[in-house]
Formats: sequence, structure tokens, C-alpha cells
Amino acid sequence: MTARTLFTRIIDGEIPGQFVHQDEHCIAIRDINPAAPVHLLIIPRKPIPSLAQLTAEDQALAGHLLLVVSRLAEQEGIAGQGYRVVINTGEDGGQTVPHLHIHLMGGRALTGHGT
Ligand code: D5M
Repeated sequence: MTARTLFTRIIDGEIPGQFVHQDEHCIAIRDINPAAPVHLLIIPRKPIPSLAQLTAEDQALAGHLLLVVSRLAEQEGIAGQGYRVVINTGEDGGQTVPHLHIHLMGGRALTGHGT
């Protein structure tokens, strides 16, 4: 059996999270260590380890996640000024939680390419 990830435990309510969105396919929470005034994590309920393990079966889910990112940027009031969307993938990508998640950051000018 695969170990349950931190994000699965937040999804299941075992660990608290500051939820800003929940639907059938994904949740969104505020990042515990925000790199910008708005820093959300959009997380599929399905525990896909990383973008590298995404399959054709996940095509609709991947599209749904991006739509949720766009809607949440509007909801957070950062759509007009712009924002950054990041998916850290694997060791060299700086991924620390092995459960696919999308970072949505905004509310200040973000320079460079990191988070
Ligand atoms: O991003 C993993 C992100 O998860 C990182 O920005 C911190 C955040 N994090 C870690 N623990 C929590 C809890 N408990 N709540 C909310 N956010 C959390 P990665 O792309 O894997 O480096």
C-alpha cells in the first residue's frame, strides 16, 4: 500500500488546512509558508505523485485544475494584475510533497523564475 501524503491527510480532514475551494475533483488551500500575499495550492483529490505521472486518463482533471486556478485568481482579486502558476516536479524541480499540486501566487510583482 502506498503511503498517504500530507495533502491526502488534509483532504481527509486529518490535518487542518485553510480551504478556499472544494469540489468533486480537487481542493485549494492557502500555502502554510506563503511566498506572496496570495499563495494557494490547488490539489487533485486523486493522489497523482507528480506531473511526471500524469496519464491520458487524467486529461479532463488536468483541464479542470487549470480552470479552478483561473477562477481562484479572480476570486482572490489578482487576475487583473497578473499572477504566477508553478508546478514543482520531482527532486530537481524542488517538489517536497509527492502529491501533484499547483502553486498560484500573486498580490505582488514576482520577478525571476522561482517561487
Ligand atoms: O510545495 C509544497 C508546499 O506545501 C510548500 O509551499 C509548503 C506547503 N505546505 C506544507 N505543509 C503544508 C500544510 N500543512 N498546509 C498548507 N501548505 C503546506 P512543493 O511544490 O512540493 O515544494
